[in-house]
Amino acid sequence: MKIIYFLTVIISVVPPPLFSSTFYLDPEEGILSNDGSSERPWTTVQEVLDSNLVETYAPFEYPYMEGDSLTLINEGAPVKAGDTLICRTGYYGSLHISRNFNTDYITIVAEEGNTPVFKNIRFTGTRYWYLKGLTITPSSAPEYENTTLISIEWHDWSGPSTYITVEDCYLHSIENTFFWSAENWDELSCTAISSQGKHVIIRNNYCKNVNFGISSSGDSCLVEYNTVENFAGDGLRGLRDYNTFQYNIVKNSYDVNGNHDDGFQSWSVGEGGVGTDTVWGVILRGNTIINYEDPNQPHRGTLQGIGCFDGFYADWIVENNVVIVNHYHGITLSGAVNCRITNNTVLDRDTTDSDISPWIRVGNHKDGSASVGCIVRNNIYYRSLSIDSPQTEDHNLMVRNYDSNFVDFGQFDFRLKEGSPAIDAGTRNLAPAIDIRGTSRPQGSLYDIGAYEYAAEEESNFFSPLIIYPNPFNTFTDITFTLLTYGDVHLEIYNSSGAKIKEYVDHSITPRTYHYTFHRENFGSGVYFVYLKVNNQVASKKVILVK
Ligand SMILES: [Ca+2]
Ligand SMILES: [Ca+2]
Ligand SMILES: [Ca+2]
Ligand SMILES: [Ca+2]
Repeated sequence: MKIIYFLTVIISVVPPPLFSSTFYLDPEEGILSNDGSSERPWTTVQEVLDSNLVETYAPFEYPYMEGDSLTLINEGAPVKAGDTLICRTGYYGSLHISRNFNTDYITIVAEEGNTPVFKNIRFTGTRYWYLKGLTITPSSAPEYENTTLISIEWHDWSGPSTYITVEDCYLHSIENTFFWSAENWDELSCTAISSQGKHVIIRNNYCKNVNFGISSSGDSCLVEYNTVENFAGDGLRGLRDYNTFQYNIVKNSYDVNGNHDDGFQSWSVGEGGVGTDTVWGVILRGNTIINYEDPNQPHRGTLQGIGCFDGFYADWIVENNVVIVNHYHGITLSGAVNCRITNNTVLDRDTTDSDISPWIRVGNHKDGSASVGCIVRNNIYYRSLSIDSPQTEDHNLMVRNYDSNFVDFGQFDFRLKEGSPAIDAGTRNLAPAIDIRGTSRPQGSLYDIGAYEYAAEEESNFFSPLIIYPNPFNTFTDITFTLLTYGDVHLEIYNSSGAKIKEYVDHSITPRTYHYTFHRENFGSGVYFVYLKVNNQVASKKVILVK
């Protein structure tokens, strides 16, 4: 199936400087001695870098440490800070960006409708690079290799990597693992994104059939709106301070080796080893973690939800997450100080073995020190609240009957159903201002318990009405809707003779507001029809292009 990542997330990118330039790359038709124009494109990103076509800064001496002085290299080269390299369809091989410190982002982006494929991308000693819309997989390489698909390194010789953004990329080991044995999975699955960088943004990427999903072991990073689907290791890892993981989907764990799989995992590392320091200020917000979608999934694993066993963890916020696992650890913090666990929904994936079911737990540190000052509030939980030492704990609700509480548990629609005792039973005190799908709290007069705030007028629609603005339009128009639950989105545009001219497909994305942009391209003036299908609900709307 053709998957087009064309999603413009609500948080838009800072516009490039006024005089920025655009260059084109085409590994099949390009020539390095060209000028990089649309008509005369260059070859691959690596060859452009290696041919000194990028003006940038490099370390003056090595090893390069953060803050050491830099020197301008390739002065007068055509590509400068703020510029964009547009990549056309083709195979780009491995890309290693090293010792390139820009003063503003240089963007490497897929041309619309094109699929540039990289084997892997590695950053060592870099600043201000932006990857957008790329496909990263070794499955197109002449020889398959298990590799980290994107590696952002804090390198002890070339220097640190900071201000790297990876957005709208498609990362996978292979497209289809149907024929993979457990041994194949163990040997061949690639880790998707491993980052040691600071100020790294990892947004709206689709990581499929991977070993570990997305790991951040640098400070002050943002990991949001990503999907990690089918993974052998841990879905997400956050090992350093002030990282935010929000609105990600992690689903389908594979049991193919000795790893204990976690939807999200963290631990501290101090001078005495694991568990002897503190991880500060992590935010886990609005993530959906699902042990497995298909009960017949091959190599089905047992997933721990949010598993944090080696604190301390201080000043964490864990809110609006949905955790559906068949394990004891739904949300567990062992060694927590001033952490807040509010408005999460934690449920047992398989209630036929109800003895194996998830709790919310704030436990002592493994060294026996007590957790202090934590708040556990407004949560739905299946098994128990398990608190080792006195913490603040109120307005939580045990839920065992899914049919009477959720719209459709079987379809992963965890919205509250009319009549659920969770509705209006929470407290406003520290409740998040919005729920997992962006609906403001409270709906009705009172706050609900769990990740979803019940909205009576929604009934069981999967999405809100389509808004197309402007309409009529001349250059482009914005198609907006709010996905009200977890779902597969198909957006199609037809011309007046019924031919499909555009298709956007996003699988199993998280509830929130989405914007798609319809550009006029070479289409003629006239009437077009926009169809939106989510799960089995369809809506359509007319849009007029006037040239
Ligand atoms: Ca596993
Ligand atoms: Ca783990
Ligand atoms: Ca169970
Ligand atoms: Ca309410």
